[in-house]
Amino acid sequence: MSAESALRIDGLVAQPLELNYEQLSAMDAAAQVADVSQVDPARKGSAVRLSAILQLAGAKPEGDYLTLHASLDDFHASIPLAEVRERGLLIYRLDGEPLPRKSGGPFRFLISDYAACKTAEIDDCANVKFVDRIEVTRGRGQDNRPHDEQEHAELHKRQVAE
Ligand SMILES: Nc1nc2c(c(=O)[nH]1)N[C@H]1C(S)=C(S)[C@@H](COP(=O)(O)O)O[C@H]1N2
Ligand SMILES: [Mo]
Repeated sequence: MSAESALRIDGLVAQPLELNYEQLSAMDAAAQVADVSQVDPARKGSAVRLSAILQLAGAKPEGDYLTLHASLDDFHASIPLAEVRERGLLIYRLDGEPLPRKSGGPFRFLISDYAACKTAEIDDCANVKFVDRIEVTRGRGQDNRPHDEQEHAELHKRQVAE
């Protein structure tokens, strides 16, 4: 994965941004979560808080959904912003390097205390891997998470095949 990879923050924000590994690393200590395994034992790496990213971009109050885009595999999830503003993390580093693709890098979204897939809006499916764009929207945006158990099983089969 190239070191130039950048994450775009746009939509209902005062200042659309593109953040790369260096810029995320340079965000202040209050924005950083050094070890995400403290939040979720199944995940590794370091993250910045979604709230800090939204603050930097100047998310507008009328934005009420967060739409996460992964163009790599055309996966999208749109979730109510109020529920994830303080729980959302963006993992970007592992062992002092950009998060590798096999861990969902270069940027992976992670919500603390997510529900099992498809049991709620904030579910494991919304822990979007390879995120390259975070869009603040009014109302639900693009979302192609699986709708039923069969679609979900097919998605998992596809991921193993990739
Ligand atoms: N980009 C992308 N993110 C994704 C998915 C996907 O297919 N593509 N699948 C979701 C689902 S259904 C699950 S259960 C988790 C799986 O994460 P893991 O591969 O780290 O276990 O990623 C979620 N994020
Ligand atoms: Mo899943």
